[in-house]
Amino acid sequence: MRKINIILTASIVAFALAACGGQKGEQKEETQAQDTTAAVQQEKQQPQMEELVFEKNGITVKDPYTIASKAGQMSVVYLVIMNSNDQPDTLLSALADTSIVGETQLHIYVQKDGKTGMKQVKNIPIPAGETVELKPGGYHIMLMGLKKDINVGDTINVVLHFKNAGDLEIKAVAKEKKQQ
Ligand SMILES: [Cu+2]
Repeated sequence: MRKINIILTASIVAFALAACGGQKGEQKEETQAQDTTAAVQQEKQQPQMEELVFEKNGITVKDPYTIASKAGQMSVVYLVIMNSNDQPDTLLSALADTSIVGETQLHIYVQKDGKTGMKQVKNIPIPAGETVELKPGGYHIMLMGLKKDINVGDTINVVLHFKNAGDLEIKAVAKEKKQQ
């Protein structure tokens, strides 16, 4: 009996598909309309993406981002720093918008007894002509004691204080926290 049921169901589906055939043209038009909307949205987002490069005195900061978090918790800023000078530089400190962040610290992730922890560092060296990536598992900017929620898409101003290049203000865009 089961087999017959399956065959019957299959032919009903086939019939239904055939019946829908006449509407295919309409569906195609709808899809195209959606594609156009997506393209327009992408164009609108494009300038925003280009703004995520910050430069001062031979120091370039690219793609800064933070992670959406709740008030009272911590978050982090990751970014890429390029030093095109023939002299080494040093990131001495960072200061995130104090209306959102309680304290901003420079940190590094460390492995201890098989566990990942982190500790504060005094500074982050940026060797001459080299790129230093602040990323998960490495150096990062720690945002302690959030005063407000950071939601996906929010931007946080952070001033990076370099020994030679001086102060460089960047904007970090909040991304969604990855599911663990
Ligand atoms: Cu940290």
